[in-house]
Amino acid sequence: MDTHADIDRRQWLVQGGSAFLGLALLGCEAEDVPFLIGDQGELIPWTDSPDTGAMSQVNLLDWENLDSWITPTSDLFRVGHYNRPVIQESEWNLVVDGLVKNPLLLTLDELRSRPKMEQVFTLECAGNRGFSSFIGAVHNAKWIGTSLASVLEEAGIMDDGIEVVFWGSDSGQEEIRGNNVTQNFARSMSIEDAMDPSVMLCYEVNDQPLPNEHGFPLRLIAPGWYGVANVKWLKKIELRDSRFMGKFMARDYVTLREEKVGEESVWMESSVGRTRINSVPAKVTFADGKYRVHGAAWGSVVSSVEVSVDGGDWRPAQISRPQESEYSWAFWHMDWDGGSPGEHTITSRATDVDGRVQPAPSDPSIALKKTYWESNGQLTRRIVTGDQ
Ligand SMILES: Nc1nc2c(c(=O)[nH]1)N[C@H]1C(S)=C(S)[C@@H](COP(=O)(O)O)O[C@H]1N2
Ligand SMILES: [Mo]
Repeated sequence: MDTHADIDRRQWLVQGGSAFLGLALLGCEAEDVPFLIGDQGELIPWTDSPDTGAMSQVNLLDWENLDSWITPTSDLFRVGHYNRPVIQESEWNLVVDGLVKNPLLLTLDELRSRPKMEQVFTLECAGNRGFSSFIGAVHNAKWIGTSLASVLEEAGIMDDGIEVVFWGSDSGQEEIRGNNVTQNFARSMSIEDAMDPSVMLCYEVNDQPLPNEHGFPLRLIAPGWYGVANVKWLKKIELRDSRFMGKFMARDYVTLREEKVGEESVWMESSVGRTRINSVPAKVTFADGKYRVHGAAWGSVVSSVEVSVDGGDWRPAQISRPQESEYSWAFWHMDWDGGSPGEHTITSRATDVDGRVQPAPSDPSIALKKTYWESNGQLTRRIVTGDQ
């Protein structure tokens, strides 16, 4: 059965986004409100900014300096769990094998000559927002490549294939029940998920070849999935007849959550997968005697965003830049008089078209979660007003 989101997605893919944009624009101002700090006045810094010094390698997004809906390539955060392979295009092929009728060996030129597709996708590390110094592991970039489904169709999946494994070229030492092995980064998907028309084999980001740290020459882009599913430095796609239980499916990036069933506690372990509705207040600016809270929302089809100041009533924010599809982020803003001079808290929450509300930190889905993955709870930031 088609879900609401499936239908939106297909319409969007067929109509190049116009149907979606129409939907997302309902309830928004017709005028695009500029999101540039120069036009918005003075930046009022957060007073709770975490020390991200130890994270400099990751190049986290700096919310207070957010001024572009598309994240420039040099500002993309980067996460790599193993080494960062440097691959020469001339020495590289994509292998498609395992339970397929026609194993493939594709060069980058062959992939580039296939029908091109592009999508703007907000890619967020599943660990983002899991601890206080890690709130900028998210970017919104334009990804360019070709359809995974058409490559899989050409390879011809055999009847006993159930799992598509995506192997990266990077590897590291893993200890598994006393065995020390060298293992490549890998993630997998069911055939149904892998055949989704949005999933792509990507060779460009923001109209330039993939930088090495983002997966040159080829990466998987799985819109709607957390970052870990978007395998970089892709070297092989393998069809298998059993579920894949590699580290990044089944040992790491596993959410442990307590679920109460009557009197009993059930400890649920699940593999990090699709994204959830999310939003953050990005920055506050001051101009013409008023404060403006700016933010972003993503992870699902955003239908509204609200802001609470000092834990008070939720007030609607306006969408300044709608989503281009369910996979990109939206920008929003809310004007505010600054309240009484002094410190204030600012919290945002987004709601998606299916009525899912971004949970409060006290919601059982967040509060009973023991691991830090998939932390889409409402974010509260602090600010001091009255000094302007
Ligand atoms: N081959 C490979 N792909 C990978 C990873 C990795 O360690 N190796 N890390 C994943 C994780 S956890 C994230 S959050 C994203 C980050 O993508 P980026 O570095 O392009 O921002 O890449 C994913 N793809
Ligand atoms: Mo990640």
